[in-house]
Amino acid sequence: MGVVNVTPDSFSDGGEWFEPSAAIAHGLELVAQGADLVDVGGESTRPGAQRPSVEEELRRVLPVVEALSHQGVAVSVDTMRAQVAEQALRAGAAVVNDVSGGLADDAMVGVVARTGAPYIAMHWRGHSTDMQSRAVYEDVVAEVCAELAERARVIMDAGVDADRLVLDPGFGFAKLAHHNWLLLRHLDRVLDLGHPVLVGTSRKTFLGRLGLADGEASRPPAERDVATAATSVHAARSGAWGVRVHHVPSTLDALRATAAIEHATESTTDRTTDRTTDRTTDGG
Ligand code: PMM
Repeated sequence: MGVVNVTPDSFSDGGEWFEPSAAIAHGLELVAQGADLVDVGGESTRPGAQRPSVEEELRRVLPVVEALSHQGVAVSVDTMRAQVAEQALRAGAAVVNDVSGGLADDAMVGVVARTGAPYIAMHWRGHSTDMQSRAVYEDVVAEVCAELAERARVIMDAGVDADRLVLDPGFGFAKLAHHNWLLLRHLDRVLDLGHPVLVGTSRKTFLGRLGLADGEASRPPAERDVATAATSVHAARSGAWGVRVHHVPSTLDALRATAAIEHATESTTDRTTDRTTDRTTDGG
C-alpha cells in the first residue's frame, strides 16, 4: 500500500501532495512503482495535530479518490469519518482505512456494513491531540490484541464480513518506541486473531533513532525508508497481508530480494536476470 497524504501537515510528507494534481500524479507514480493499493488521506494524525472540518477533508480527498479510481487504481480512503468514507466509496474508493477502528465515529461501522466495503480497523486509543499520554501498557502485545479482538467482535456483530476485515496494530498510535518493537517482534500474536493484518511503520518516529546516542537529533522522516523496508520485510515474512509505505521502491526491492533468496534453487535460477545484467558497469 502506497501513501498519498493530501494534507498540509503530515509528519512524513506534509504538504508535498496537498494540491490535487500533485496528489493524483503521486498516486499514479506509486502504482507505476509497484503499489497494489493507494491510500488517500486528508487528515494528519501526527501527535498533537488539529482535525480539519468534514467539508475540508472531503474537499481534499474526493477529487484525488475520484481521479485515481477512474484511472483504474485501487484506492483506500484513510478516514475516521463515516461521511467521508461513504462519499469516497461513491467516488470509487475500494477500501476504507480507519485508524480509529470505528471508535471515532459511531456511524462508520454501519456505512462499512451497508456498502460491503473491505475495512481496515486499526488499534487506537484516542485522537492525536493527546494519544501519546495513552501509551500506558503492562503487556502491550496482550492489550493491543485484546482491544483489537474486541473491535473485531463489535464490527462483525454490526454486519461486516470476517473476510473483509483487516486488523492493524497501529504503530506509533498511543505507542512508545519499545511498544512498537515488541509488537513487531510478536506480530504472530496479532495474526493469530484470524484476520488479515496490515502493518504501517513507514517513516515513524521510532525508526528515526536507530543507532543514535541520547541527545543526537532524530533522522528526518525521508531518511527512514531503509529502516521502513526492514520492518516491512519482517512484517511480510511474518505473514502480514499488507504493508503501508511512503517510498514504494525501497520496500519492494527489499521484499523482492528476500523472495529471491527464499525461492533460489539450482534449477530455477533466474537466467533472464543473469543475461541482462551489465557486468561492465555493476560487477554482475
Ligand atoms: N499510519 C498513519 C496514517 N494512516 N493507517 C493505517 N491503517 N495504519 C497506520 O499505521 C497508519 C494509517 C500515519 O502515518 P502518515 O501520517 O505518514 O500517513
